[in-house]
Amino acid sequence: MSRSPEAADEVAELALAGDLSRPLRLTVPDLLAWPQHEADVSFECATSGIQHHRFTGPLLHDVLAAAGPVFDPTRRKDRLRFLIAVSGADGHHALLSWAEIDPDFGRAPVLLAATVDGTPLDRAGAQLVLPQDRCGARHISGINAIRVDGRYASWA
Ligand SMILES: Nc1nc2c(c(=O)[nH]1)N[C@H]1C(S)=C(S)[C@@H](COP(=O)(O)O)O[C@H]1N2
Ligand SMILES: [Mo]
Repeated sequence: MSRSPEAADEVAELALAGDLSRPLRLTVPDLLAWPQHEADVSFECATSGIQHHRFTGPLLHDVLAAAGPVFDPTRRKDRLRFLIAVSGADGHHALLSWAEIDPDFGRAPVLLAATVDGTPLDRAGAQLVLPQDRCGARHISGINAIRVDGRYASWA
């Protein structure tokens, strides 16, 4: 069934791009296809103080792995040069390293949240959740792009 342009405008989409063998576009409902995790998070904002939220969604690692980052998965050292750039629709962005979320390295349980405090993020867009962060600044809301980059170190 095709959606009207008006209906499509109401559903935020995020692009997985960069050094991926299967780049794709995902809506927030698409994120429900992966195993769902829950995180009760407290973080401090420099301007608005302590915030508490409950998020649910897939692990960022699971979603990006499905998009096929172009490293050799059997060689652990091959992953260490990959960066993950996460962008909000308002231009706020942050970089993570692949190793930070890799189960063989930092194992940070970073989520790509599909709900916050029980409310679906279908229209607002997915939100990055870093339960380990004391500060709220990397909890990027309204994600519209995630770019995986394995070429950063190629000039060194
Ligand atoms: N897209 C986007 N996400 C963002 C920001 C932003 O400016 N744009 N600010 C960050 C900062 S500094 C904080 S502290 C938290 C605030 O989350 P809250 O609105 O739930 O309190 O969102 C983060 N996510
Ligand atoms: Mo903040």
